[in-house]
Amino acid sequence: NADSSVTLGQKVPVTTRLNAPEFVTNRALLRWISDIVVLTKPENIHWCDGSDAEWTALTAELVTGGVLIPLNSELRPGSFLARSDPDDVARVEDRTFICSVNEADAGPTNNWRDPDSMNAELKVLFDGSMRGRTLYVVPFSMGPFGGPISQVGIQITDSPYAVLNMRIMTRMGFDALAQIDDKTPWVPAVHSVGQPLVDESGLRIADSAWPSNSTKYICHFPETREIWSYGSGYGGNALLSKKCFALRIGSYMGLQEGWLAEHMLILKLTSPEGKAYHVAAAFPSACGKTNLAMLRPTVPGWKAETIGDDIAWLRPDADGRLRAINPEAGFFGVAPGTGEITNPVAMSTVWGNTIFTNVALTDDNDVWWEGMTEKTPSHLIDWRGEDWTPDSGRPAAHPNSRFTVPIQQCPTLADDWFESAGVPLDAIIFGGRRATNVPLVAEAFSWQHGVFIGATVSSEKTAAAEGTVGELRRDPFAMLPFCGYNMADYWGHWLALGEKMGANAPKIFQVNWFRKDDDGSFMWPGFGENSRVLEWIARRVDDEAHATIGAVGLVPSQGSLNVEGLDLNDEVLGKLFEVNEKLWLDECDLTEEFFDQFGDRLPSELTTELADLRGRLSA
Ligand code: SAT
Ligand code: MN
Repeated sequence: NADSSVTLGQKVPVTTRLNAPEFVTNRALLRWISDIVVLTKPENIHWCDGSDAEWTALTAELVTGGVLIPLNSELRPGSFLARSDPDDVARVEDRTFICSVNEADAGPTNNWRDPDSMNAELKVLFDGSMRGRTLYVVPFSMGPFGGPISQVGIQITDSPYAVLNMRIMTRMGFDALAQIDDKTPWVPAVHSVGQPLVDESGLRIADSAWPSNSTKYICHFPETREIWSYGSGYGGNALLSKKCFALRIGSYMGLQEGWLAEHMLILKLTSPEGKAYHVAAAFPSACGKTNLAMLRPTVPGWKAETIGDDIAWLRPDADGRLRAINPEAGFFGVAPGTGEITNPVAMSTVWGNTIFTNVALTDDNDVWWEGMTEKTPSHLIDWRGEDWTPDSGRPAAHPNSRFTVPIQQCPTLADDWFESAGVPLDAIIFGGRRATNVPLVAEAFSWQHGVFIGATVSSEKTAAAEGTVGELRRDPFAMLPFCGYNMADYWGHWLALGEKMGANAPKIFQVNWFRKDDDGSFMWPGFGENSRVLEWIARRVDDEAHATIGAVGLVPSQGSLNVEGLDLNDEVLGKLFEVNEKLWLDECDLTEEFFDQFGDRLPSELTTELADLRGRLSA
């Protein structure tokens, strides 16, 4: 019974109702929190209201405790630096599990564990894991409150660092909590860093600035929509709204309910004539997704505005158009490589109110990372807290160091971000980092062909030698680590939604900014010049730009891609679109091997598309 009193930890008697705010009456919610309290045995409970006062108090507490370093308030107001444990710096894919009832439902690309046995294991780990700590109840909304595509969740965590990041990354607090009534489904997510402050006999254990545990588990139970995360304080492992909910659990919810949870940025383009286009784009990591989301077009008259940089939830509306929201409220971006030249918009976004994790500290208490400025400072404190000079022979910032910043500080934020119905998508783009084969841009012949393109997204692991395809890291739909169920069923779901939308479905395109010439240099300038490709895509949406049928898709006809003013001769332009039949047929063999692992779950449409591609290449 949720209203009966429970005992917190070993000593603190707790009032009934677990310190819950008055307006919380949902018994299932109170029961769940009571169960977690009994299991994890925290010393206090704090319900996060999401207020400025709460932010101020919590950051002050963490500064006192040495968890956060306040940055120079003139250079970087309201901002802090956190340094993680050196062993807790990234997502842990080998410790990430999909615990579906049937192993086949997790599919060959996920780590699977039986839900009962995983539950039993987790109960042991979480037993007393919050002793001596505060348990935070973090209610959050993914997307605008009450929107038709939005969802709510509650994260329980013993990490105040996670609380602060959740407040930036989501719409967090009592307004989100108030969304939950007896009829509203919500996703329960439990997180513990796995480092109690008091042992079983009540003795205090020394704390650390970045508590964590060498044992880590990131577990998803798609059928019950639960998330359990243990042992890590790092972003993707600890901010459970993000990859765990918005992608892994979300993708499975989408399968059940007829929508899509995707690893995509959302961009609004406005033509010189004032017409708006909305595009969503999926790229594997390290392909410049955040840069594209904050693109500054070089094509005269075109405007680009940001709606999201990482996650998109897509749902057909009553008119059959695919609508998209960014369910997040902040950016959790990679710092290194972000600078005035590569991404000036991101640089102005992080002017203040930002939590930096694992970047370097300058002598005047500001942040620095590789690629931020042309000139490297002569002295820094590196991400581990050690003195650093340019000849230290190691990076000053961790390569996966991050900034967490409210999206509303982004100078190119589109008003549409606030739109609870989402934006109607005109185009979906898939991209990878390919030195060979994949043309600068190609339009899919059909939705089904587009799904095939998405399913075959890959990046080259090794620089391809001339005349070979480099070793491919497959990352279908950029969702390989994030799809909460069998990837073949996921492709089937995409196919079914396309069928349902028919002529209303957005057009699908493939892009590749990374093609190299024989000397190994990039042939396409990239960055702001990518707006030329986006312009062509927008013109294709309106059936204005001319396209030519190629073996791998519809490519720009002579003169239809705007390359005016670019230092790009016809030979290079030709090479950007070159399709070498032999190399492509080799790649088809690799695709067949890749598809084979899905056995008879593979939709037959993809087999058909592969056969058609081989046919076009051999013609
Ligand atoms: O997974 S995180 O959200 O921590 C960052 C990423 O890998 O995209
Ligand atoms: Mn991502």
